[in-house]
Amino acid sequence: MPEGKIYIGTRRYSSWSLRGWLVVKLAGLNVAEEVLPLAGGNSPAVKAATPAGMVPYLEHRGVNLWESLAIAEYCAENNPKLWPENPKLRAFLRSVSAEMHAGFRELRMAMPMNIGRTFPGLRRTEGALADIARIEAIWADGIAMSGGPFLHGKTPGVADAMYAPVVCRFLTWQPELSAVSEAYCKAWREHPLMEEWYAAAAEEPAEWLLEKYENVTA
Ligand SMILES: N[C@@H](CCC(=O)N[C@@H](CS)C(=O)NCC(=O)O)C(=O)O
Repeated sequence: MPEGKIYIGTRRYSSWSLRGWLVVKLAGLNVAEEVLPLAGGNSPAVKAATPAGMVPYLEHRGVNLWESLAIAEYCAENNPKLWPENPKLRAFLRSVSAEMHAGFRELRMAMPMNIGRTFPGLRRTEGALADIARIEAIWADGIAMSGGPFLHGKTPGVADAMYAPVVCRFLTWQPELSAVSEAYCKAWREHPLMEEWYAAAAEEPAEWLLEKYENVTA
C-alpha cells in the first residue's frame, strides 16, 4: 500500500519532475505516481493538484513538499545514502545541487528538455555554451573527487538527480562535450531508473505533445 503520491508533469518535457521522481526512487519511498499533462505554463491539471502550481509535488506520510531541492533533502532524511559520507565531497555536491536549482537559465531556455527528439547542433547560444562549460567543469571536479561514474561515486545521489535532466538535454541537443561529460551522460542514460523514465515517456499520449517543444527552429 503506497504511503503517498508524487505528482509529476509530462515525462517527455518535465525536467524538474525527473529530479523529484529520481530522488524519491533513489530513497526507496513507497509512493504512487500521478502524471499531469503540462500545457507549457499555467497548466490547469498542475494548478488544480499542487499548492505552488508546479511539479514535482510530493505527499508522503502526511507531509507535503514541493520544490525539487526540498523534496531531495526530505528524501535524504529518509535515506541518508543520498548524500555521501565524505564531508568535502558532500559540501561540493550540496553546492552544485543548489547551483543547478538556482541557475543555468540560459541553457534551460535555449535547450528545453524533450526526450523524444534529437536536435543536434541547434541553439548553441553564447549563454547556453557558457552554462555548458560551467556544468562540464562541475562534472569533471565531482567525478575526480568521487571516482565516478556518478558525481556521488558508484551510485547516483541528490546531485546526480539534479543534473540528470541536463544529461537529457545534452542527449537531445548534442552540444560538443568532453570525454568525461560523454561518459557521465552514458552512465546516467544506461541507469535503470533513466531507462524506466524514457520508456514511460514513450507511452504518453500524442495529445500531450506541445508545439513549442516539438516545432523547433535554430
Ligand atoms: N523550482 C521548481 C521548478 C518547478 C517547475 O518549474 N516545474 C514546471 C514543470 S518542469 C512546472 O510545474 N510548470 C508549471 C506548468 O507547466 O504549468 C522546482 O525545483 O521544483
